[in-house]
Formats: sequence, C-alpha cells, structure tokens
Amino acid sequence: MGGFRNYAILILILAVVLGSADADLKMNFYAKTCPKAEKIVQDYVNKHIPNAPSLAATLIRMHFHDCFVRGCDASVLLNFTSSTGNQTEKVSVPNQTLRGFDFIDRVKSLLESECPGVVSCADIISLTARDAIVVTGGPFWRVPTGRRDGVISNASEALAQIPPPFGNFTTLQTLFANKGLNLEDLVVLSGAHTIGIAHCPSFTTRLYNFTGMGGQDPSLDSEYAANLKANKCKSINATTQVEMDPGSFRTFDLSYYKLVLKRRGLFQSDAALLTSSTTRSFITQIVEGSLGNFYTEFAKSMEKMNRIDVKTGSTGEIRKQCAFVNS
Ligand code: HEM
Ligand SMILES: *[C@@H]1O[C@H](CO)[C@@H](O)[C@H](O)[C@H]1NC(C)=O
Ligand SMILES: *[C@@H]1O[C@H](CO)[C@@H](O)[C@H](O)[C@H]1NC(C)=O
Ligand SMILES: *[C@@H]1O[C@H](CO)[C@@H](O)[C@H](O)[C@H]1NC(C)=O
Ligand SMILES: *[C@@H]1O[C@H](CO)[C@@H](O)[C@H](O)[C@H]1NC(C)=O
Ligand SMILES: *[C@@H]1O[C@H](CO)[C@@H](O)[C@H](O)[C@H]1NC(C)=O
Ligand SMILES: *[C@@H]1O[C@H](CO)[C@@H](O)[C@H](O)[C@H]1NC(C)=O
Ligand SMILES: CC(=O)N[C@H]1CO[C@H](CO)[C@@H](O)[C@@H]1O
Repeated sequence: MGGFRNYAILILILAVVLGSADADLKMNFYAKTCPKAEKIVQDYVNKHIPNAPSLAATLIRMHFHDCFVRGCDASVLLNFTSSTGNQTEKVSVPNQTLRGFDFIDRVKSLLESECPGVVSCADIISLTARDAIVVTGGPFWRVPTGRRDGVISNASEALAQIPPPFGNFTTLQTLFANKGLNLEDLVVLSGAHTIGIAHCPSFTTRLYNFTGMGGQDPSLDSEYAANLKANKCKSINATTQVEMDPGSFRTFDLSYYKLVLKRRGLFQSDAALLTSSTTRSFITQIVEGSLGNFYTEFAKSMEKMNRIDVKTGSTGEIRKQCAFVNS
C-alpha cells in the first residue's frame, strides 16, 4: 500500500514538473484568450508596411536586438524615465538608429482594445518583424507565441551583447554562441543585411582611420571605398545614410553575400565572415545554392533566434504599454 502511495506521489510530482515544463511557446498561443490577435497584427502590417517598406528592415533589426539582450522579452522597448534614472537598452549606442517604436505602439493599442492585458509586447515584436518581412516579399518563418515581457532594460548589457559593426570573427562567434547560435546561424542571419540602410558612423573608420593614424581597411574593395568616400560618407564625421545592398536594398535576395565575396560588405563584421574558412564556405554554398534554399535556412535560424531566453508561464508580465513596465 505504502509503495502504491509513494508511486502516486511520484506521479503527482512528475505531473507538476511536466506541467510547468509545458510553459513554453506554442503556435497560436492566443487561440483561446485572444483569437484574433495574430490576424490583427498581420492586417495592420499588410495595410501599412507597403507604404513604408523601409520599416521592415528596422523591425527585424529591432527583433534581433531585443532577443540578444535578456532574451526576446521586449526589453528593447522600455523607455528611459528620469524617475528611475535607468539607462535603458534604447539609449545605448547599438540602438541609436532603431526606428519603428511608434509602429509597435500602434499595434499594441489595437490589441489592447481587442483583449486588454493579454498579448505581450515581446510577441508583438516577433510577429510584426516576420509579417513585415513577408509583406515585402521576403522569407516566412514560424513564430510560436507565449513570450512574456521583461521588467529590466539595461543599456550596458545592450552595448556588451549586441555584436558591433567593428566586431572581428572571434567576437561575432562568441556573441552568437552566447545566445545559442552557431556559425551557420551567424552567416545566415547576417543575410538580413540584404535589406535596409546604414549610417556612415557604422563604418567610416574603415574609410578614414583604420589604423588609428588614418588609412583605409585593406579588406574593403578599394574601388568601393573610393566611391563611398566621394559620394556618401564624405568625411569621417558624415552621418549620411547608405543602402547596405546598393541597388537591391529592398529585396531579400542573395546579393548581400555576393557583395561580401567581392569584399564590398559595408561593416567589418560583414568582411569578418570571410576570415574563417567555415563561414567563408557557408557563404559560397549559399551563393551556389548548395546549402539549401536560402529562405528555408533563414527561417530555421530565425526560429532559433525568436526563442532565445524567452520568458513564459508566470515569469515576467504582459505590459499594458510597451514603453513602460506595469506599475
Ligand atoms: C552579425 C552581427 C551583426 C552586426 C555587427 C550588425 C550591425 C548592424 C549595423 C551597424 C547596422 C546599421 C546601423 C546604422 O548605421 O543605422 C545594421 C543594420 C541592419 N541590420 Fe544588422 N548586424 C548584425 C546582424 C544582424 C541580424 C542577425 C539581423 C536580423 C536578422 C540584422 C538586420 C539588420 C537590418 C535589417 C539592418 C538595416 C536596418 C535599417 O534599415 O534601419 N543584422 N546592422
Ligand atoms: C518612448 O521613447 C521614445 C523615444 O525613444 C518616444 O518616441 C516615445 O514617445 C516614448 N514613449 C512614451 C509612451 O512615452
Ligand atoms: C532600474 O534599476 C533598478 C535598480 O537596479 C531595478 O530594480 C529596476 O528593475 C530597473 N528598471 C528597469 C526598467 O530596468
Ligand atoms: C546593468 O548591467 C551592468 C552589467 O552589465 C551592471 O553593472 C549594472 O549594475 C546594471 N545596471 C542596473 C541599473 O541594474
Ligand atoms: C577580436 O577582437 C577582440 C575584441 O576587440 C580582441 O580582443 C581580439 O584580439 C580580436 N581577435 C583577433 C583575432 O583579432
Ligand atoms: C583615429 O583613431 C585614433 C585611435 O583610435 C584616434 O585617437 C583619433 O582621434 C582618430 N582620428 C579621427 C580623425 O577620428
Ligand atoms: C570631425 O569632428 C571632430 C570633432 O567634432 C572635429 O575635431 C574634426 O575636425 C572633424 N573632422 C572633419 C574631417 O570634419
Ligand atoms: C530610439 C532611441 O531612443 N534612440 C536613442 C539611442 O541612444 C542615443 C544616445 O546614445 C539617443 O540619442 C537616441 O535617442
């Protein structure tokens, strides 16, 4: 009898443990609590992104920056407030040129009118980024939902954990590995630089002061460097915008990789992908099509990225306003 009771207790404990392990992301997490949620996001994106396609780039970048700091928990959206004095992720250097915060806020307010306090800002970032890329003709990936929002946002963590444009191969490998992403993910996700823009300060050292005593980065194609200096970033202080994948900066295609192979990647971090034989070979395989379909590979890596350190179950909260933790 005692044995049976112990068994029953064991099963009970197991059920509790498994039950909490079940607090995970799942497809259509809001099916019962807010059945129209994902449709509302998608409709809003489909309606507005075609008029402002450049937002798709900044939204996927926001998603990346969110996931790399404290997991995909919308910590990137929290505003600096003078009452706490906290320097939030938003004010850190890597986030200086992020845009689209108001877009996220508008989606959030639609969802709050539909079902108040149910859909997290973290899920909104993940869904919006995917839907925006899809509506501009890019790849589709699965976005399981159920992320909850974090309550901490710390500028120095963003600075330390988001890969910088001057990062070398080792730095990139380490920062990605810290988030559970491998070298293939690094190469495939860098392919997002096939769309969008950069500002000169992200790469002018390569043009004007590579050695610290002037000079140009020898790993940058000299013809391309001359062109950038003459027409785009006319001095080391220039703040002009540059298409990262000139001529096709709105099309999610392979031309980013072709440029990198021609030593025309804009950042040192793009060029760094040629300095390891492993990543160089991934690039060649992507361009040749032998790694498999680029969109399929991109989707696989995005599905890894959108699960990084997510908060589920009863951790975190569902923010009422994406820019502030609930009081
Ligand atoms: C491998 C490490 C990476 C580094 C060092 C890096 C760095 C940068 C920098 C410096 C910019 C330009 C910012 C500016 O000057 O305005 C940029 C833009 C961008 N990045 Fe990355 N990035 C990396 C990976 C990624 C990943 C994983 C994604 C998404 C999956 C991504 C998506 C983008 C997009 C779409 C833009 C254009 C943004 C716009 O048009 O506003 N990047 N990145
Ligand atoms: C949060 O800060 C952004 C600038 O980073 C600003 O545009 C926005 O209005 C602020 N949001 C709120 C709700 O105050
Ligand atoms: C601000 O800092 C305090 C003290 O470190 C911390 O308790 C709080 O969670 C922080 N808030 C945010 C939004 O990071
Ligand atoms: C932010 O993170 C750094 C470590 O990267 C830590 O030293 C600092 O205390 C944190 N700031 C707050 C307000 O918690
Ligand atoms: C890569 O950059 C890191 C950080 O700046 C530096 O410590 C390291 O020596 C560099 N590695 C190589 C191989 O240049
Ligand atoms: C060039 O780089 C060196 C070393 O980082 C720095 O001291 C110097 O101020 C830079 N020059 C300019 C013009 O930015
Ligand atoms: C760039 O800005 C720095 C500091 O503001 C200034 O000292 C320098 O003369 C400027 N350089 C050029 C080439 O405009
Ligand atoms: C969107 C945003 O808040 N950007 C800020 C990023 O950080 C710089 C300072 O480092 C601010 O000037 C920007 O407003």
